[in-house]
Amino acid sequence: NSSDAIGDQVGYQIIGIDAGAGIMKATHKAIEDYKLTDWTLVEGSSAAMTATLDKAIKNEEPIIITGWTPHWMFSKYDLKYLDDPKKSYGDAEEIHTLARKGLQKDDPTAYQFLDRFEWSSDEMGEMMVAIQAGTDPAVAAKDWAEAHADRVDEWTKGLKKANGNTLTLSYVAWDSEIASTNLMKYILENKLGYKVTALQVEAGPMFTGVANGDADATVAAWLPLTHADYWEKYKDKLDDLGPNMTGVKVGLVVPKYVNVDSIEDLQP
Ligand code: PBE
Repeated sequence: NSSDAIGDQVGYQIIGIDAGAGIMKATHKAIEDYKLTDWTLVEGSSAAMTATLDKAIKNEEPIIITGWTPHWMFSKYDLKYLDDPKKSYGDAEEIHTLARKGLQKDDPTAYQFLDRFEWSSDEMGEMMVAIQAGTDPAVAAKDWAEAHADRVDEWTKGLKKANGNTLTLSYVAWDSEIASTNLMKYILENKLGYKVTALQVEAGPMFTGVANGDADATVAAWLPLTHADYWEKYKDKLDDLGPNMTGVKVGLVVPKYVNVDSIEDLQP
């Protein structure tokens, strides 16, 4: 049957990313939900996963990865999500902006700017593709802000400029979050007069940092499902500023040439 075929072809391996990512927890759940007892989820990083994907596609070999949208890989390759009838990966996901309790009072300008920030997956996609093509993330942020001055104006209009105030944003080196965090840093520094530290950490510390005040905010919280456990643990110490993007998605992804359509097809 097809699962033997695909399982044998990929060594019963799903190529994952960093252990703290929500998509890894969701994938362990999918392995249980669909009784994929023979399968292993391989830990690595966002960068290692896309390198492995690139190699497989160049060799026209089958591969199964943990994937998400927005991501440049969907522009570069012909990929498809595997159907998830048991909804192990949830449904409608959003990316939220979270601030430390107290930021609103301490720094109303930064808080309001972060609260206003909301963009589309196409807008983020433009920036991600540029970074993937080799543009430094800080330069990609500047280019994006200049090409979309109207959007930047909407987010910054009427805000009182800071005078070199410092602000720390925590994030994880996921391609989507590298884009959003660099854009926030660029606008805060160049339009609003801040000095911003983009603090790259693992997923757990991204949340604990904001909860304990080591960071002021993050624009990288995927809710309601992907980061549900972190949110539950720290929600009393966090201020949810709502979504900065809606209609995002996580799941298992394969090149279109792989002859599997549903996670159910991986069952023994
Ligand atoms: N991601 C990208 C993250 C959130 C952003 C889907 C890889 C995760 O799984 O935690």
